[in-house]
Amino acid sequence: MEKYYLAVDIGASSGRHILGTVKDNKIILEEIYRFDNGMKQENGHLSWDVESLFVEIKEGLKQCKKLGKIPVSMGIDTWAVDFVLLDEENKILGRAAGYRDDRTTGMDEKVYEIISQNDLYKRTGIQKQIFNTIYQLMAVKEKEPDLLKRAESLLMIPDYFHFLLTGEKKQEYTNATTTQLVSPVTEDWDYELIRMLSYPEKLFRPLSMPGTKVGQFTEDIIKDVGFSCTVVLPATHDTGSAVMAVPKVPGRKELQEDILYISSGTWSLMGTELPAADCSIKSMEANFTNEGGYDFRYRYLKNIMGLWMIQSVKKELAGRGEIYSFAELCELASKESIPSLVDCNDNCFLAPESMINEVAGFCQRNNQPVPKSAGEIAAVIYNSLAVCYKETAKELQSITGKTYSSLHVVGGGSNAAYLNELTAKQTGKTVYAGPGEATAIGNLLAQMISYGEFVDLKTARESVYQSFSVKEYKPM
Ligand code: LFR
Repeated sequence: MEKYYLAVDIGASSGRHILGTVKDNKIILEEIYRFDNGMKQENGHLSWDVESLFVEIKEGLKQCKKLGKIPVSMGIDTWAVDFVLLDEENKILGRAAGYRDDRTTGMDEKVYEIISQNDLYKRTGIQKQIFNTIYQLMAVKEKEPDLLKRAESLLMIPDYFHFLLTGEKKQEYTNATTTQLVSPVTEDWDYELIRMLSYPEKLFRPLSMPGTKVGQFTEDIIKDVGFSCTVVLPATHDTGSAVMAVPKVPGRKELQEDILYISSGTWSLMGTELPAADCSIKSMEANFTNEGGYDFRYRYLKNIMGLWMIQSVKKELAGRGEIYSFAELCELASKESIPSLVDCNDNCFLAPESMINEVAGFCQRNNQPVPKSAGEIAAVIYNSLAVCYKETAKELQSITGKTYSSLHVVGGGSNAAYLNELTAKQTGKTVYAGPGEATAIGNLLAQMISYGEFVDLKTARESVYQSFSVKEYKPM
């Protein structure tokens, strides 16, 4: 009898249910359900439609039943930093705000009135992103204080879905670190910091590690989806899951700590793994983060605007009746020779009304040729990303004192062949591209290790290499 595990992986633009099994030490995946996602404008604010997302989660579960493939366990991962506040009846207070919403404008200053930016970094090791939970909570405290007063619990988005499935409230560690309220020293909530900020302490309960059993489906869910299942925590932060699935290439001498990765999706998360957080000022100035990972390994990385830029352009073009696939945009871009570059980390690309105009405007402001056609716009974006990867690799080498010879690109963006070629060329490193479904695979690995399918993460990563196609791009 096959033993199935189910990963529900929800990204900013789509979600999927993926069943995984292990056979002869190899992981076999089956995608059984897929749905769209995106932040929606709600009364002038960007929010997530968590109700619809939960309907989709249950639809995918029903699909397991239909196929007769009932998982022994399941777990959900999503993007980070966003949360819901629940009242005493477990109803959402306000809305599930999306991290691209501008409610956090100026909230950094409010936080720094209480704790300086340097001290905050020293305590948490988390890079400044204006959308971090710490700033979002400040926005609630400043603008909707009543909500914070009435809040009985705070659950990050995946924790909330796990609660809806089981009735159990767990706060998962890897995603909790993205709040910028967790200490990399105690690996627990930084209660002193929380008190300084006057955030209600009761919202921050004991943290749970990936692999922890959350509970069984509630009676209502069983009735609805037709079976029961144990919910097991993956690294609920999607990047945490994706980096778990960075394959271990057999025979390669380096330790996993000696390799670079890019988790490539809506964001490009580029970095390495560290056994302990680097909370130095040098690291802060380079804007690197220390996100908590599986087994308390640290993802030392930088957020780069990533394929969000291409996703936005693709959507905008489609709105004008110009329909292209990502592969087509890559292909068109590869034929262009426009030399213009933009700074992918400029905040103007975070939530622009028109990404096309924003890219063009950046080029114009910087006296560079302005891209006009779809191919030119895509070329500027892909080339700029590759240059940004080169610079980030250099910064990392200077901070860690290591020289990295290879670079793993995992996640959906690893399918962008043209970008992989540019990345190999710019960084001068061998690029190993794949697996594309790294996030779902990492989610499954946490469950599989918990059920004894693999003894540890290293063995699981070796199996990832054996199980999925990894394409090599040599620098030219
Ligand atoms: C990627 C990701 C990043 C996080 C950003 C916002 O999907 O989770 O790691 O910085 O989304 O949550």
